[in-house]
Amino acid sequence: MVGALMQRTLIIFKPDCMDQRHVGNVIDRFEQAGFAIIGCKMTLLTPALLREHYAHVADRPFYPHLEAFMGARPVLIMALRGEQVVQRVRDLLGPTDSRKAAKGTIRGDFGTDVTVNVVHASDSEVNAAIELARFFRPGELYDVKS
Ligand code: 3AN
Repeated sequence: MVGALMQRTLIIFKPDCMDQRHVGNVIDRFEQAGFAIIGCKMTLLTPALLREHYAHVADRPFYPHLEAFMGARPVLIMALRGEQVVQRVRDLLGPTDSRKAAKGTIRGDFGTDVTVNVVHASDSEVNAAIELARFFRPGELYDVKS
């Protein structure tokens, strides 16, 4: 499409999403929205990696709880590509606090609270590029055209 803003974004299926087996449902919502999976891996997030990923909140009182939660089990990490995918995925998720998320959003349907909130997604195109580089080597992303 002429003028379409194609972007990439970084998704983490958080431990609650993995444990409760909502991964397939969440991927289905992303695919129904027209986004393409261009990278995927499973990994156990180390304290060092989490401290880097959450550097903007690492000095907040809730950080130890967040680190313990995110490192509790291996998680799936995914790269998505699509038109305006950064903001459109954030819209599909709903707000950070699942208790404030509308029904029909991913967090509104499956989330518990502000920490246990199903999925992480990059919040800007700049941060998406940083986060994709944090979790994927260039050769691990496959920029399909569809
Ligand atoms: P988001 O991931 O929705 O962009 P951020 O970047 O404000 O949200 O916060 C990073 C993560 O820190 C959130 N995903 C959430 O898990 C956790 N978090 C943010 N604010 C709080 C809070 N007040 N109490 C507990 N955890 C929080």
